[in-house]
Order: sequence, then C-alpha cells, then structure tokens
Amino acid sequence: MADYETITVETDAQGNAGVTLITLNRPKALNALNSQVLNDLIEAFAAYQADETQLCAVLTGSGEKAFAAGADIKEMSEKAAADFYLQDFFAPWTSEIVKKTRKPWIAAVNGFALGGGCELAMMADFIIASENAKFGQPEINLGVAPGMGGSQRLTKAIGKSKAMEMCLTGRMMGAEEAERSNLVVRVVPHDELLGDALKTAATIASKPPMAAIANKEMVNAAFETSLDQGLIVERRIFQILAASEDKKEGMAAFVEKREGKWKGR
Ligand code: CO8
Repeated sequence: MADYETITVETDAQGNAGVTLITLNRPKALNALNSQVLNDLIEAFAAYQADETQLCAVLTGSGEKAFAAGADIKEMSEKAAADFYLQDFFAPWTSEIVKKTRKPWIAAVNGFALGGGCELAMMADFIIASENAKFGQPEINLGVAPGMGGSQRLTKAIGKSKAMEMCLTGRMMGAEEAERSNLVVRVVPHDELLGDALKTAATIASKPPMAAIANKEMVNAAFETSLDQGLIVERRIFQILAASEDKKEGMAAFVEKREGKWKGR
C-alpha cells in the first residue's frame, strides 16, 4: 500500500478482487480539497490506471460527516486572481484525473459534497449516495462561483433550472432529491454505502476489462459530441471490440453455458 499524506488507498479492497478503494482522509477539515489532496489523487488514480490487476475504483470520504466540503477555502483565501489564472488553478482535476483515468470509478458520497466536493463526485462515472449525503455549489456565498466543473457537469446532470437554482442560492440538495434529479444512481442506508459501492465495483471488475473501458468511453461521448458523431464513436469502438479475444471468449462462454475467462484484450 503506497503512503499518501491526505488519502488512503487499498487495492483489492476488503477482499474485493480488482477493486481499489481511495479514501479522502482529512476528516478534521471535512476532507477539504487542498493542493496536497490533488497531488495525492493524481498519483493514486495514475497508479490505479497503470495496475492491470485493478479494474474498478471507489472514491469516498473518511469520517462521519463529509465526502468533501469543498476546495480548501483557507488555502485559496490568500491567492490572488493572477495566481488562479497563471497556475490555471483547478485545471488538473479534469486534465490529470478525469481524462487520464480510462478505467471506471465510482464516487460513494457519505455526507457533505459541497463546492469542489460536489464537483469531484461528479467527475466519477457515477455516484452512489448515503442517505446522509448533501450536495451543493455554495461558492456564491464566498463571492465566487464553481471552478472545478460544477456549472457544467451539474447542469448536464440535473438540467438548467435546478442547476441554476442550486448555484444562485447555494442551497444544499439532500440524497432523496439528488436521486430524483438523476444526480446519483441510488441512495442507500449510511452503514451500507461502502459495502454497496464496493460490491458494485466488484461487479464491474468482473467484466471484460477492455469492454468496460469501451462502454465508459461510449457513454462519455454522448456528453461531448453530437448524436451523429457519438453514434460513429459507438460503432467504431464496437467494431474494435468485435476483434478482441474477450469477444471470442464471451460468446463462446455463452454458447457453452459457462463463465467467461477474460484476457483484457
Ligand atoms: N475548506 C477548508 N476548511 C473547511 C472547509 C473548506 N471548504 N469546509 C469545512 N472546513 C473546516 C472548517 O473550517 C472547520 O475547521 P476548524 O475546526 O479548524 O474551524 C472544520 O472543517 C469543520 O467544519 P465546521 O465547523 O464548519 O462544521 P459544520 O458541521 O458546522 O458545518 C459545513 C459543515 C456546512 C459543510 C461547513 O463546514 C461549510 O459550509 N463548509 C464550506 C462549504 C463550502 O463553501 N464549500 C465550497 C468551497 S469553495 C469551492 O469548492 C470552489 C472554489 C471557490 C473559490 C474560493 C476563493 C476564496
């Protein structure tokens, strides 16, 4: 297990083969996201991506209260506009984590997911929430606005009216409303959150690995391209998968009524 300052990482987590569990671990600061958290997460996600034995990841927060209560306000309060602009502050969250992690990962939201915390959860392929989860983009209360994708990903997830209202009022959305609004896949009792997320990740990890990456790429294409272009992406990826060893194995296993043995190629 690699050593990190602000997160913990467990491969084959809690006996689930192929599942990496990454836990934000600054509970006293409600897992606020400072530069060290970003650096640690970039390293952990790169290690997950590179490890051929690990096929799905879960990101959650330590402590009872928070997934992450936002970007670290104390760290940011001293920064000048020029620092934010010149460092292209917040850009690596997308360029280094979202773009480079081609394998699936799930956010298990166990409490507050506010500001950057909500934005980080929305970077995941999907969110499972505990009944204690609370989502929000309260940046307006600080005289600013979302900076890690909230105005874009929240709007795509829940639609303009609700996203606009959330950003303009800074109000929090509870788990039940988040499920109703399609922000989260499902809500589970707090004590069952991690077990549910790990079990879901284990199911994904049991699938043919290349097909899992391909399915993720296709669904993401729906957000980033027109329908026509997305359909081309889908067909091309399908055609590539049709040439894979796992396609041959998957179809043979179905015909022979047995489990497939995946090569990931
Ligand atoms: N950054 C740094 N520290 C934080 C953060 C945060 N985002 N959130 C909580 N903490 C710290 C608190 O300061 C406190 O530390 P201490 O004990 O040393 O005083 C500790 O965590 C516990 O917090 P509270 O005592 O406030 O706990 P409560 O249960 O009373 O309240 C809340 C919980 C409602 C979650 C409350 O902590 C809160 O409102 N937090 C801030 C939420 C927020 O505004 N998030 C958005 C942050 S901004 C962002 O993500 C995008 C970029 C914005 C740019 C800003 C430029 C200045």
